Amino acid sequence: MDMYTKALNLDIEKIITDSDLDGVVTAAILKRWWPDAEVIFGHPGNLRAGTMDEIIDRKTAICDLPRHPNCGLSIDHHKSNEPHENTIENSIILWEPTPSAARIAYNLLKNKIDLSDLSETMIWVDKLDGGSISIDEFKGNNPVLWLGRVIGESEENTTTILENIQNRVSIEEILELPDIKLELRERMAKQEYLNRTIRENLSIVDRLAIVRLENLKIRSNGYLVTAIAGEECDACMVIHGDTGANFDDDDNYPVSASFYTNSFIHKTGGIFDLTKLATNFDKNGGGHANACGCRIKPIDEKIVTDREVTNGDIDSNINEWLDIWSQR
Ligand SMILES: [Mn+2]
Repeated sequence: MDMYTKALNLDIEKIITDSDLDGVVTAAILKRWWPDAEVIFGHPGNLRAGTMDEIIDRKTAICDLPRHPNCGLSIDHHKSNEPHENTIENSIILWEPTPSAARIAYNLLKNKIDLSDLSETMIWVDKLDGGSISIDEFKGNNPVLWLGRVIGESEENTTTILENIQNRVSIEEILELPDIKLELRERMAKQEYLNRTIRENLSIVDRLAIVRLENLKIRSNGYLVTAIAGEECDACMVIHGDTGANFDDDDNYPVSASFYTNSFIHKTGGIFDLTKLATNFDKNGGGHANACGCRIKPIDEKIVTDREVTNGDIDSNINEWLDIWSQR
């Protein structure tokens, strides 16, 4: 039996997925095959930290997130998650270097069920998750782009979006649903505030754009930062989260760093493997060479230590990362 057939024969009861556009579309596709599966949103950090261990078993699919040894099915495309073998003790691993994890789910099911309504959406999910979107497309108003911005704002709306994609409702129609439309209006209004806040907290050092958003209750992906920083940077580093927070906090999360290549100028990949930064202090850091992240670790004398993270640690981490970056 090939890997796809084995995967399709699984009895999946739970789908743990990332709460971004890619994770949501992946889970929506899987729900067309396993309609009774419960969807739970996870974060790479809390999976790696073990906070979801209790709920993961062989009837659990984990999508667009780090693989767990106890899951039944892992669907992912992150470089740091590339397996050395594709079956580990009754666990099926569908890992492919596709632009999105949704593309793997799409390929798994396209000959089994009708996914034709998603072909245009898939192109945009690939563009956005894989970094091949152009600056003009990013500044434009494609509905999938805006859906991606609305996703993750609230868990309730994210669930509504997922269920509607599962039920073959078009992206344009989803954006017209009353709750989603309201959220979209707010998100559109917030875009200007995000632009301004990024501009105010941005510095460029040695062609690396650094944005300090810690304790500001906002986060940004790399596209917005590199669209603002322009051709002055080859990559960006975004600091976000709250100093003093843990993953079990509902409203806060630990202070973290995300790294992205400026894909608007480096269209086929960046000039530096950014996971070197994301894994330098945090052994649980990772992702793609052109998009990855980690937690800020407490460091003394360049060595990770065991104490609360302070604001000073953010500066020390950044300085060390700049040093590594300078050796490119
Ligand atoms: Mn992804």
